Amino acid sequence: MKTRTAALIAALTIGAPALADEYVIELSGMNFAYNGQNNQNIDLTIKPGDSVRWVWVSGLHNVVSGAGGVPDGRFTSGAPTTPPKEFVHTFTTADDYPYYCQIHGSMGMTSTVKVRCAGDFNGDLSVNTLDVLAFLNAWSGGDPRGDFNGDGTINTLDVLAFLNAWSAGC
Ligand SMILES: [Cu+2]
Repeated sequence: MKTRTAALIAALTIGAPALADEYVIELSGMNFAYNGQNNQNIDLTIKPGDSVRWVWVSGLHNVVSGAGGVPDGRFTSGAPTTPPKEFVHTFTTADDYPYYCQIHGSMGMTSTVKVRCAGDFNGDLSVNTLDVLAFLNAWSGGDPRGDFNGDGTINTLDVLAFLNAWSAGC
């Protein structure tokens, strides 16, 4: 019994550190483009520590954080420019990060990067018991998101992986 408890505690506390990822968004025409999606249709949720690399493909553009054409000062690529140009920003804090192009923002060239911690299963920017309920619902319902550790199988290892991420907080 004691050994089993120790093993469980070890499983809960030994978590592989999350590796940082980089996501590439292209600027072309009057679009921010990612994974076949454009502008406000881009569905991109990343984790703290991940980066986004904006790559100019065609046209005169820039990347400015903010909404409604009002910069919020969180990041900027500088003045509008044509290719070749790249701009990388690393996101360290969970939040929504809207951004726009100063030339084409009023014509719809705007988007948002969502940054969420792994334990924030329902994505509401808070890690609390609602996330446990949401995860267990997905897990018991066979929702693909129940495969929390991404090994292709929904089993108790996913519960341990989720609780590990959840207890790490945000
Ligand atoms: Cu533009």
